[in-house]
Amino acid sequence: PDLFEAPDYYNLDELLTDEHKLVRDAARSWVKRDVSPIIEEYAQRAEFPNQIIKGLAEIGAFGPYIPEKYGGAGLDQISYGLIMQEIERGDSGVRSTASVQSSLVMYPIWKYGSEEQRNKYLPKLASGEFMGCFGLTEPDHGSNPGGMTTNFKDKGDHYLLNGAKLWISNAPFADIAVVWAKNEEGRIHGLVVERGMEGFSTPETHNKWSLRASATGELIFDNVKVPKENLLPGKSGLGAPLGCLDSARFGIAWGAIGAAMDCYDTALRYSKERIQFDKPIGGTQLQQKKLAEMITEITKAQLLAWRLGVLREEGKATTAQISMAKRNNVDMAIKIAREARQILGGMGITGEYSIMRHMMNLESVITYEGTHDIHLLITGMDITGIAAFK
Ligand code: TGC
Ligand code: FAD
Repeated sequence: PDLFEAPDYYNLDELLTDEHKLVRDAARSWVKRDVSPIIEEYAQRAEFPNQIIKGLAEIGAFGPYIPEKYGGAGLDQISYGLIMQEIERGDSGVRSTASVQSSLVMYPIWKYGSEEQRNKYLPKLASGEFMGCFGLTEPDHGSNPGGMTTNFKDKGDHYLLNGAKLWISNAPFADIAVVWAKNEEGRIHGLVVERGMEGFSTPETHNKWSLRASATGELIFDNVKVPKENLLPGKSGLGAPLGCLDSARFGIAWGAIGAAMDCYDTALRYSKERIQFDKPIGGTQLQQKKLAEMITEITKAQLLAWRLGVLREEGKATTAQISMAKRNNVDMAIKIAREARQILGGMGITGEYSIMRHMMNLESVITYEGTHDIHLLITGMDITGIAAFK
């Protein structure tokens, strides 16, 4: 890992500001020092490394673009993307923790919360004192969250929340959960549910072969009394959680490039060192084809992400544009992980190298935040005007 240098085949650094490079390099050094050396062990043990929370906060990974007055890093969208890229170079599960905290917990509180809610939660989430999770998916409603059955009733001085969420990143240790539920009229609202509220539990989901260093769990609400001031007042309807997904998917489009870079870099170095038939395997046409295609795809993904970053910073990126980048870049990364694994031969299946871990992690990344299929259907809807998923 010490030798890692991000491939930059098209001199894309020239498109970045000094601040972008500073932010990226700080994240990169931290990942090299504090994540890469320990992450394999935690993944093997299926445990989230709690000790990295402080470091994640210090590199600005919790709320990179949230204003400084709320404790955020006050950076732009490309900086956010670059931080996600560097974290995912280490591990997609660690990036998941940062994505959820920033885009799925801090973002809705910042965008849809009251000033009191912002002041109460955002600084603690930015510093890592509070960790959050985001409950949208349910056992019977994954790709179709609009069908959710989790609901709350107005009981005068509080709301009574019932239902269950499944596949929730950070749930087992989260202090707060941003939960999406329907009111008596069937309208979706966001509620902040706090650990310790009676009837609220977060059992962990075990036996994952993917994102093993990220804790995943359920959220169960059994007549939970939620104070009325915990409802996010600024926006309701499915568009509210979908707006958060826009931000998280943007970060994932960048993050996946990090995983791909790490696989490419590892495979390239191995191919130059591994001798078979008296010459480096990197000198064979078959392995060069794999490596040349990898760098081509990484470069295309970098350009897509950079342009999306500019559009998002200008407030012009559409949901469909974000879908295209999330879908393309995660698919690019998973294909590179599979090819890179083969370049390492038998060594590729061991935890001595990061590739197999990336490959397994990316199986979740290609499914969460909208599956590969759903993003294709979003593009299809955008260009034809006809929703094929309905
Ligand atoms: P549809 O009828 O298209 O839209 C419903 C309402 O929402 C509005 N809207 C948006 N508003 C803001 N931002 C967006 N991006 C929006 N997209 C749509 C829309 O205008 C409409 O408003 P209104 O006022 O007319 O009601 O909704 P649909 O039910 O047909 O669904 C569309 C579909 C399938 C694309 C959507 O449901 C979808 O994206 N499904 C995928 C679900 C998903 O991505 N789940 C992710 C869960 S979170 C997660 O995975 C975290 S992993 C995190 C980690 O560890 O990193
Ligand atoms: P389904 O929706 O049942 O889909 C199954 C298959 O059917 C997929 O291949 C899908 O593409 C396909 N399909 C579905 N609908 C259509 C259609 N109309 N046309 C064609 N094909 C279709 N959710 C959260 O809310 N918060 C989290 O923090 C979170 N973290 C996660 C962490 C992990 C590790 C994982 C695996 C998931 C996480 N999720 C989270 C849930 C994730 O968003 C869902 O898994 C995802 O949206 C897909 O839902 P599903 O698993 O129910 O699959």
